[in-house]
Amino acid sequence: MNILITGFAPFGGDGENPSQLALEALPGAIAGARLAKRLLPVSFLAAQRAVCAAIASERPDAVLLTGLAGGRAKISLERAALNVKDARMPDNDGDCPVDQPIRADGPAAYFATLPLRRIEARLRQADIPVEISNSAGTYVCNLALYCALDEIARQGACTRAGFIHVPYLPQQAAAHGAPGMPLETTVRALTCALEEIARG
Ligand code: PCA
Repeated sequence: MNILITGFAPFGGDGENPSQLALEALPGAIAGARLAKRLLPVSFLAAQRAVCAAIASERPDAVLLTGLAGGRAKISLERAALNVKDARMPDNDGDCPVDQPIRADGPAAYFATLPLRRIEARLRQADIPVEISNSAGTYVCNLALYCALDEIARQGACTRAGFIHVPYLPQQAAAHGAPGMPLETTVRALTCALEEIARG
C-alpha cells in the first residue's frame, strides 16, 4: 500500500508550520504501508498543481493531507471541501482570491473518503484531543482537499482521501494567545491515523 502524505510550508508570518515538522518526523513506512511525503506550498495556484502532480505520479492507494489550523485546540478530521477560494490573507505568492470557485465546472463540495469515525475512535483511545470538523475553511488547505478529491473523481479511481488540521506548536500558541499541541502529540495523532488508513 502506498499512502501520499502531505504537509504545508510556513505562511502568514509564522516561521514554522507544525504540519511540515510532523511530516518530516514521520517514518518512511507505517504498518506495512509506504509513505510518499510531499511538502505543499501555501499558494492557491502552486498547491493545486502540486496536489494533482503528486497523485498522478504516486498513484497512491490513499491520500492524507495535513495543515495548520491556528486557534483550534484539537486534531480536526475534515469532513468536506468546498468549491470556493476566499482568502483572509494573501497566500505566499501574494494571491488573495475572494469568492472564487476552485473549478468553475466542479461540484459545490466533496466529502472526504477516509474512515473518519474509525480514526476519531483510535485517537480518543490514545487520549489525543480530536474532533470531526465540518469546515476546512476557504483558504489553501480546503483547496488542497478539494483538488485531491476532484482529481481522484476525474480519474475514476477508488483512492481514499482526507485532510487533518493540526493545532499550533506550543511556542506559536503562546505567541498568539491560542491553544497549542506538542509536536510529539501531533506526530502520534498522524501515526494513529495512518495506521488506521493502512488497515484499509
Ligand atoms: N493552513 C492553511 C494553509 C496552510 C496551512 O497549513 C489553511 O488552513 O488553509
